[in-house]
Amino acid sequence: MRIKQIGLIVLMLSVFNGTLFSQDAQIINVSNRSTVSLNGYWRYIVDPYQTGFYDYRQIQRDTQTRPSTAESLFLGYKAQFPGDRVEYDFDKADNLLVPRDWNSQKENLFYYEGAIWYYKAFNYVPTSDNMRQFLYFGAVNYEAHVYLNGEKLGMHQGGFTPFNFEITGKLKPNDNFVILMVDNTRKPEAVPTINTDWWNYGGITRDVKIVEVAETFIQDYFVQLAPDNSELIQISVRLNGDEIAGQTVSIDIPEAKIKVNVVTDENGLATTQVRARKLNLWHPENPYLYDVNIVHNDNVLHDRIGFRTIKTRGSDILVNGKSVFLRGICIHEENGVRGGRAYSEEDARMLLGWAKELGCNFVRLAHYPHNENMVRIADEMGIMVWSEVPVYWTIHWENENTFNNARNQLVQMITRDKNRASVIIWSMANETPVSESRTAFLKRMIETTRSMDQVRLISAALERHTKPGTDNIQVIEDPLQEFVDVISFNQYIGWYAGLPERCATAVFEINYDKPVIISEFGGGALQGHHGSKDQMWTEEFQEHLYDETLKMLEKIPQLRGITPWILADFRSPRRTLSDIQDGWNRKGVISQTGNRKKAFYVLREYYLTKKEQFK
Ligand code: GCB
Repeated sequence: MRIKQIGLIVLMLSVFNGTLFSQDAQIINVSNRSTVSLNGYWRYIVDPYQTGFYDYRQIQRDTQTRPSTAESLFLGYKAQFPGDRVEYDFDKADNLLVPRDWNSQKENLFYYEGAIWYYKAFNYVPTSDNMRQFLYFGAVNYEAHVYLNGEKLGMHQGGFTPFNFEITGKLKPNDNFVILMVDNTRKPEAVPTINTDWWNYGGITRDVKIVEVAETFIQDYFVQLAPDNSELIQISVRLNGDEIAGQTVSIDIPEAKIKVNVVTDENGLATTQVRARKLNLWHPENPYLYDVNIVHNDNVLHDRIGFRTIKTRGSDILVNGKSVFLRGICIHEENGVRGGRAYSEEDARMLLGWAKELGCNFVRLAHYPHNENMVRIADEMGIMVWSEVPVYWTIHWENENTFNNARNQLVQMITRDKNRASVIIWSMANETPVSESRTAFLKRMIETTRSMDQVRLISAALERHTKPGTDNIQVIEDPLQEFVDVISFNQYIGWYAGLPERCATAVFEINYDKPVIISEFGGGALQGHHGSKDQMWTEEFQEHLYDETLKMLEKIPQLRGITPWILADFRSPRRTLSDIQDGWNRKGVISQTGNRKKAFYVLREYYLTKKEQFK
């Protein structure tokens, strides 16, 4: 039965991708494939009125049979004769670096929200004959229309997940060009919607690559321990190509002395499970990764995979059968020291290194899927991960397009990261307002998640309220609690609700025998600003708030983890207080320049104690 369900995993992916959006079925583990990087300088043209995309009657130019060469920027057209009017020229345009957001690269794009055209010319020599090529983007925020040599490949919505298009047969040895219109305009029906508490960094923010694969290739696979059995590895593999049926694929884990052959069905899918004895299990204290080779014909796709089980029992979270306390911190994908979206391996190592220094074994990657390098490095460093989609605050619960968009982002996140030992929780949403349509929406998201991944836990950051008629009894009035594995909620008693003293009298009433994670708490402090513990925005106030909050939370019997808000100060246009915020959310325990605040040390102490308690 279980094996059949695993089989469904990969099958569903291609259905979602194929029907809802125009990109091709997602290819995983791109970093271990043969690729040609298209990173580096790209020419760009700012187009706030989208003149290159719509004509003066607002007709989308790329749907016209003869789009104007003078204005259709996606054609990358060059004047052919003196009287040939062309109102743009990429060769004369300025450059932006890819991957990176545009806001932190050019002063005049700092606040820009709108369309920018990207252009990159390149030559291409295939590594060998009979290869297929895909154009892959790690992420583009928010909407991307992609063209190769003047021809539209497709479009993608959602700023934090990968997508790819097949371009086999479309490349020439010389003078290829890729053009993108990237539009980061906030829209009410989008995911996220118009209102967030983070910077809407625009641009091609992650890697761009040409992925080279064999005519029939391993598109996707799942190699993970069964949730209940640390001696059973579940495997599924999906081939893509003309000859996908009856193919032998072998899965080789040399160090574990495992080598199995599977044969694909007519859909190119193969599933099996293998006994594995005495595996060196992945754990934050022992982040052991096995070399795994998946082989089809002569093509070897390599990965490094950790094996661990994750499940709940009552209010316990069990990793490899042992109860853990999640010593966490929330992280935004931003490098404040340099400025802008985090994108590089160094960025990931800096952020996760800070978390390690704090004593963390867990991070909440807020509020959207972070770069793949984050979860891969978390695998290596032994940090468990909560990964989330940007279903944030009040999105359009009744709009089916909004749902499809959210689900598409969820599917792309799970598809990309389902082989990472570090990832233990998929989060469906953050602080969403309870209503029938909201709950129906999130239940469908949960169903999708369970159909794709039966080995991880599901949660969502909910809200707490003071129980009506009481002074300080705190309750979670949310029917979603029934459907998640872990009850998580954000709470700001002492910051948005009263002063830190209020923590002393708070009592949490949680009526489920499930683990509880406090997915956010905190308060703002400007690093270097000192005063009494009663003075807002000082490090002492924040330190005091942390002291009081931790004492309060310790009284929750089901408490199995916390992820305070937040590791480092981050940019937010909502934060306008001069001389204190200046456009930064100051709830970091580290400043954007990398300096630790007093609260950092309070948390570190607490984590030392928790580590001892849960030895
Ligand atoms: C929250 C949100 C988070 C905000 C934070 C704050 O509850 O989930 O995105 O940044 O509060 O600082 O207000």
